[in-house]
Amino acid sequence: MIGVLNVTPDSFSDGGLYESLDAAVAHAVEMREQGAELVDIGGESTRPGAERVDADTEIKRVVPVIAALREEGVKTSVDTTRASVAAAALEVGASIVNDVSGGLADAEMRRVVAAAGCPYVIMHWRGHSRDMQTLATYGDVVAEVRDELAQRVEEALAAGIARDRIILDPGLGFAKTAAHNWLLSRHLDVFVGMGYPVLFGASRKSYLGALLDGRPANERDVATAATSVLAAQAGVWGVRVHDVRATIDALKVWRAWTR
Ligand code: PMM
Repeated sequence: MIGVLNVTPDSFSDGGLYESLDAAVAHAVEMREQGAELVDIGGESTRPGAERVDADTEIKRVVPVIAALREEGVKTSVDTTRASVAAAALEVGASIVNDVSGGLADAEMRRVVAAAGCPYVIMHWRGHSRDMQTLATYGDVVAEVRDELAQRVEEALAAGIARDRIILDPGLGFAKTAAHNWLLSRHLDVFVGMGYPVLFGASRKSYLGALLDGRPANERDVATAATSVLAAQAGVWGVRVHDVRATIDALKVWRAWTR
């Protein structure tokens, strides 16, 4: 269970909420207390259409939070596509690199991760946020996402990243329409079957808002918790969510039900 903490002014659901260091740290500690095993810290919004920020800005946003959370004993991952940001985050105590580009955005990234020997989340991605939805064209979305992830895995292994450090993520909403997201969700077994832990990130995404007749992002947590249960049932390793408590409750029900 991974809690989401975006230290950005413009992320789609929690943008602007945790810009001060104290607010960010307090929210991460709260998520840990609610049951998050890891808090994923992002300093660049990846919502569709978002403009990029420079690496220095990203580092200035995430590094103080990760450093402070190390002091609090909260395990963190860094959500970045940049090698320089990943290196700075690992330096101050991040445990995992969550690269939504799966290594495609920055040629240095795989080298940084290989040298650190840390777990590496490879998400399916086709391009940066500004125009990624124009890349949402597939014949067979499940097969293409699987094959593109397999290609990213080969590249990671070739760069010296150990097989047992790799985590895969189908990347819901990244160059995907709502229909693509539902198909990928229904066929999570295909990704689990690739032999790596799978991370699933549906939390508050716009396709859930569309399902709920346009409900805003902060009112999609019950729907998100439902996806967490279904993803757990499908065998995923982890879910990445904003409302940790809702998913923890839902997973408690699932565990009691299936035990
Ligand atoms: N989604 C967002 C950001 N980072 N990382 C992974 N591994 N998987 C995701 O689905 C994912 C991600 C979308 O933005 P958010 O931080 O506002 O949820």
